[in-house]
Amino acid sequence: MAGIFLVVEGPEGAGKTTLARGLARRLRSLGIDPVEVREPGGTPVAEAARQVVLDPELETGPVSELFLILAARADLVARIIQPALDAGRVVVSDRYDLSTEAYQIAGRGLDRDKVLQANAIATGGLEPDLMLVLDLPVHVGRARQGRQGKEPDRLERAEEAMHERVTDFFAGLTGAGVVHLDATREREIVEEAAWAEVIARFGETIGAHAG
Ligand code: T5A
Repeated sequence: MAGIFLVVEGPEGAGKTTLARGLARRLRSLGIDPVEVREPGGTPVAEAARQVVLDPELETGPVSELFLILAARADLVARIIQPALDAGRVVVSDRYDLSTEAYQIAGRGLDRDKVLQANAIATGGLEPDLMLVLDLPVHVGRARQGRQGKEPDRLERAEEAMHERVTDFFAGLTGAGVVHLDATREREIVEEAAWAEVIARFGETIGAHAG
C-alpha cells in the first residue's frame, strides 16, 4: 500500500502543531496509526540540531543555521520518514522544506538555487504529497505565541521584517500539492477544511488503510 506524506506549513503561531495533531487524531479514529514528526527534530541527532539552532544564547549566521536544519532533515528523512513511507504508513509532519524556502531563502536571503540543491541532498528528493499552508498575519501569530507565555527562541527573536518576508512567502506559494488555509478561523474550522482536502485527494488510499 502507498504511503502518504502530509505536511503542515506556515508562519510562527499559525496553528501548525495544533492542526498536525488534529489530523493525526482523525487518522487514528479511522484505525490508522500515523507517524507524527516535527521539523527540525524527530531523531536524537535532529533534536540535538534543533536545540542548537533555536538556542537564543547561541549566535550563528544564516549559513550555519541552514546546515543545522538540513542536517536535522537529512537524519529525519533517512531514519523515519522514508522508511515509514516505504512501509505504506501515513506521515504527518509539522513543517518540512517549504520552511527552508521561507526562512532561509526568503527570510535570510540565501541563494535560492544553492539552498534548493543542498536541500535535495538532505531529502534525497523526497517531496510531500500534500502541503497544507496556514496563512496568518504576523501580528496574529505573535499574539497567539505571546498568550502561550513561552520564552521566544532564536528564530522567533529575528527582526519583524524577516517574519514579514516569511509570511509573504507562504502566502504567495503556488504549485502542485500546495493548499492554502485561512488560519485566522477557529481551530475546528481550520481542521475540518484541512481534513476535507486530505479526503478529497487520498480518501481511497485512506479507506484502504483504515482498520
Ligand atoms: N525553521 C524550521 C527554519 O528556519 N527553517 C526550516 O527549514 C524549518 C523546518 C521551529 C523554528 O524553526 C524554523 C522556523 C521556526 O522558527 P517551532 O517551535 O517548531 O520552531 O516553531 P513554530 O513551528 O513556529 O511553532 P509554534 O508553536 O510557534 O507555532 P504553530 O505550531 O504554528 O502553532 P501552535 O499549533 O503551537 O499554536 C500556537 C497557539 O495558538 C493556538 C494554540 O492553541 C496555541 O496556543 N491556536 C489557535 N488559536 C486560535 N485559533 C486557531 N485556529 C488556533 N490554532 C492554534
